Amino acid sequence: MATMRSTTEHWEEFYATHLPPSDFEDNRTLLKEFCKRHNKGNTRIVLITSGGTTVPLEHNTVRFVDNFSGGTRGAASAEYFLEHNYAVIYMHRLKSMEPFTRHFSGQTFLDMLELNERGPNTTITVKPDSVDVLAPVLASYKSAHDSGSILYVNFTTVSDYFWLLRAACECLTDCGPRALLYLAAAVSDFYIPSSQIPIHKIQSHTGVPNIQLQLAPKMLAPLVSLWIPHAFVVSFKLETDENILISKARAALSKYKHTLVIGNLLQTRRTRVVFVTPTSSSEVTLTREQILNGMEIEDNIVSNVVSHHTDFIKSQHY
Ligand code: 9Z3
Repeated sequence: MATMRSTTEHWEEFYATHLPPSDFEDNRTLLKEFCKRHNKGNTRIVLITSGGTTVPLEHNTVRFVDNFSGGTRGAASAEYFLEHNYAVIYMHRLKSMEPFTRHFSGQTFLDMLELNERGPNTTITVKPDSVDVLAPVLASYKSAHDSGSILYVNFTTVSDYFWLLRAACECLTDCGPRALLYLAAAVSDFYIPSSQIPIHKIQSHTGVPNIQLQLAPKMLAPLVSLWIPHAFVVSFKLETDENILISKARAALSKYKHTLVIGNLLQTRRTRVVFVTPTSSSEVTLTREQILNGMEIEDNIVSNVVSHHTDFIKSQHY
């Protein structure tokens, strides 16, 4: 299916042949301002990528290939990083899960409200039994927003994602080892180069379309070696076959020379992940009881990542 050629040397070609998204300069300005504001003292900044990327089949996109991922991992992790006093860049797929609002998906938010209809004096109140649920989330939300501790930037296509990722790294590079990259987005391994996509909707009367995906460039390579060489980089490795998870995580570490890979299986990702470093592997799991108590695995993942990051900063003698 895909043209087999070395992917690492094609990242430059990608940027030379794909236009940035239309809101790119606006996002770059926001990223620069955010990094400048937080790049002081001991403040740590985390870039969280979250949600799946799309591969459009047409420029005027009616259809696209998608990568699964609702963005739960990234959105939950953002809240825990804020609790650890990190400044958070939340780079997510548009319309995927976001921190804070994720607690009230579907009808649940409206169900918490009471409508008191009194003509022009109509009021809306929170139902008494919902206050306990809403208050802590609202307090965390207000605190993060009022202190300017979180920045949201979004992508849809894999190409948007690549452009934003490089821009975010360039803005973060001055933060040295206090920058943490937490790459939880489900990024497509395949794409169709822009020059090979038709402008208009593919028509059925022309017969079965011949769609050829190509290997996407692996941006972790230039990211680690060139764009942000002093940061603490954590990538996630998603597999569906337990037998290859650790070996694939190790292969990524030795190929890209970053610090930590968190491996997870699609089927069990909510209750088990494996932290893989060049010299060790250890599981982070949730027990049945912890799940029943409403605990989230991201709480443990983030605590562990933060302590790895602390060790990393110390080892860099900054
Ligand atoms: C992950 O493995 C994330 O943990 C999940 C989270 C996508 C499984 P959800 O959004 O799921 O909570 O539903 N992300 C990384 C996936 C990925 O594309 N990794 C690349 C790879 O495996 C390397 S960066 O090659």
